[in-house]
Amino acid sequence: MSSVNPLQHEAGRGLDIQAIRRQFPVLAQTVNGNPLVYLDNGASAQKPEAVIDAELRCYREYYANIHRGVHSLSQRATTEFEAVRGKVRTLLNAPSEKEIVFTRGTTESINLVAYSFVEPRLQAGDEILITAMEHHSNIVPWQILCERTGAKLVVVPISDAGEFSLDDVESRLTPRTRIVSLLQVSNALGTVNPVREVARLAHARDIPVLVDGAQSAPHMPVDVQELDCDFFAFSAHKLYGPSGVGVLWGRQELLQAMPPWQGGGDMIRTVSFEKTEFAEPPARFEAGTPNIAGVIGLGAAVDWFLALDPAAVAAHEADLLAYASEQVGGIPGVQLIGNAEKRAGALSFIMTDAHPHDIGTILDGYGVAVRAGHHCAEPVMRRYGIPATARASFAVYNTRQEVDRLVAAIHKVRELFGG
Ligand code: 7TS
Repeated sequence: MSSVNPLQHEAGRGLDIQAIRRQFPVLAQTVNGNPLVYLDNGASAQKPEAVIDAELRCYREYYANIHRGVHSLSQRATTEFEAVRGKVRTLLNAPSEKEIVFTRGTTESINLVAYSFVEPRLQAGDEILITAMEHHSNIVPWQILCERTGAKLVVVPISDAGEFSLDDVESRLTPRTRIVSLLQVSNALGTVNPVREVARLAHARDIPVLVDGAQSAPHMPVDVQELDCDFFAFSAHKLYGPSGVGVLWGRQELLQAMPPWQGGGDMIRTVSFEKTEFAEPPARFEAGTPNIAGVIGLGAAVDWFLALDPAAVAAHEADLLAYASEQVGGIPGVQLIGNAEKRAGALSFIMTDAHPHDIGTILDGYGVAVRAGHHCAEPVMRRYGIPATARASFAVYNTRQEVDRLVAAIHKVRELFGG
């Protein structure tokens, strides 16, 4: 982290949000005649110049395939690509960069753990523990495994506020539990979960823990050693980086004991028709040519994010979320969904007379981009007996003025629907 950062005001005065905004070309546009208010960051965040430039530079100056060329371009591309592991190691405070596996995103990272770590250990009657607020990517891979092996998916329930209790976790940990897999921050409710405490309960029974960090890594400092989890997954595109790239961090001794899950080039030591020897992690899990420029873009995103200071980002977004909860929650006919004591990132709401899709469409008419739907968390919607919500989700470049624009646009929805 640089000690002098032009994007930060004097120490203690927070971030210079206007300076940050100027780094995002996409934000400086009008949508339907209004300045864009981008509040769909939970789905994907916009990209700063630093990330766009890093990808462009790769293609313009030194692009080549990695790990296999003796020529200079390939060596440069390999060096730049491999340097990203160190940056991600710093982001997560992981013990070693050998524990950083590049994937296509959170979804692929979870599938990798499911097929390479859990499935070989899974027998009929074994259990996989998740929570009732998971994204589909932390439900469906486990269901497929259960279908194949006769194992059982066990779900920790959530309260009306959108929280689970540690007692409910503990009472569902059994001698048959093979993994606990949970998100750190809910994309649908914004709930911040006590993953460290869950890990403590699980580890007391020698049960490994996977943390879905898709919505935590972009919004708060993450320290996998402090969380004491065994695997941590996140996506670059939600952290101001490119889409199609993500990370699985895993404890070295676990990765080392895991078989490959895909075979191909780059993940082997030697190949003959009689026998193939696999490479050590992380290469063992990175078969084929990866998204080279994308990983390099992730590296630029991590550098950019760390230079802001994740704690400062968290503080700014906490202010926005508190302000938005108060302002949006105060509009007659609006009901907030999810009221956990600790929340980050997202504000879900419904309105008495307007369907979330209508809300989303009308807000777009005023240049305000929110997500409407089940947010790939259908069981969460079912828990509240609703088909969908409208969701405003925040990034470091959002402002209170943009929240005011959101609120004004919601009032227009009320007028139209006679609320
Ligand atoms: N886990 C959580 C908690 C998420 O929010 C998402 C994406 C994923 C996993 C999957 O990430 P991917 O990069 O592999 O697709 N969430 C959302 C969302 O809330 N709206 O669009 C995507």
